[in-house]
Amino acid sequence: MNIERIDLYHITMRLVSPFVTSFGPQQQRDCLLVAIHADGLTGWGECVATNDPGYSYETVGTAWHILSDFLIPALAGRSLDGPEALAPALAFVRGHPLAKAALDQAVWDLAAQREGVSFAALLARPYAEGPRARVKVGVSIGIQPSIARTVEVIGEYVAAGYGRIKLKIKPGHDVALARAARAAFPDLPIMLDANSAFRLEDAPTFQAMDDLNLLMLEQPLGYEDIYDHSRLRPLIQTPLCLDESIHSADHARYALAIGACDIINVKPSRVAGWTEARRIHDLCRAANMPLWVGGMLETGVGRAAQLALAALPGFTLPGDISATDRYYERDITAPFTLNREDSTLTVPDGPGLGVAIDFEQLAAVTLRRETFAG
Ligand code: OSB
Ligand code: MG
Repeated sequence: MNIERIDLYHITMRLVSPFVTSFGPQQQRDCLLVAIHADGLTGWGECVATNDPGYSYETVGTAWHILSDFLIPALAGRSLDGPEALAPALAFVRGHPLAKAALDQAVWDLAAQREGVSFAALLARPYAEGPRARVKVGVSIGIQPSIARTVEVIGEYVAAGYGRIKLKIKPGHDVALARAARAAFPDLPIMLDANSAFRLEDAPTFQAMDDLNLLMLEQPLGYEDIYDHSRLRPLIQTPLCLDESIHSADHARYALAIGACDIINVKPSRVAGWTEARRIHDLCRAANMPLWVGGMLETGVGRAAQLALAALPGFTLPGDISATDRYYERDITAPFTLNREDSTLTVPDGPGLGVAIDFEQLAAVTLRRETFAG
């Protein structure tokens, strides 16, 4: 593909309700979008870096800098053989996976459009199964003002059709919360996400939840740790899942080698894109390690690409890929809605991402836009 021009957008969207995690509340979601123009087509990608360096060291500001000063100049005006050629072309920049992943998503979108197939079909091409038409999804519930309110919110999402619930926890907001949720919903698949807020010494907190039949405990320890998770794992009954710690297929390999987890949450953005995410898929599938696709409150642009990944055969657990109306009143694409009968989202089957940009809404939420030609 001959990359003629790349547009970079900074957009800001108000969340329907604040999303609170162990690193604080978020009411406004800013992100970047890239539009890569090549051979008469346009591929779109979403950079999920947030305003604050909480989940990752990357922010909207660092991503704008790295994209506009380094990554985009390396691509604009160049030709690229295909999605797999992108990472080598960007390897001169260390780290910054969220910035790189936006370009990776757009290049996959372009490659799929060029072939007239869906992103999911192109990504699933190596596998006999082909992509799933629908993928199982759950919902990630931020920290609420009280346990009673959390139980109410769970009830609202269950009534809306969600078949798996994830609760954010932090020290002091853990065992009692999980116990109340389990008591109110004895058979519901419930999991917890600590976003690295605990230490190995907190093992007794997790042991106190051993009897709750939780689906999994996500990223309790350090955001770069793999080793201490391998020490925590044999001490608890709840399956252990890694999110923040897995930045690459190599990290997944280390985690498998030392038994650091039972499950991996694959966020394509966190691992610099879909090519690397698929490597993790292949590695974990061969090792029988279950996977699911994580979320970062994506717009419909990012959501479509998450669905393409979740359609691969190794993604056997429900992902954090909720219907978009739970985040935004009006998205920049047509909304994704929940199939209530089986707690799934339908994987787009049109060419590329398979979503149309609502340019009127995009203009309304754009704070800054720049175009880079080769
Ligand atoms: O840890 O999975 C996480 C959102 C922002 C940052 C980190 C995480 C999350 C979520 C939300 O849990 C998932 C979603 O609904 O997109
Ligand atoms: Mg997480």
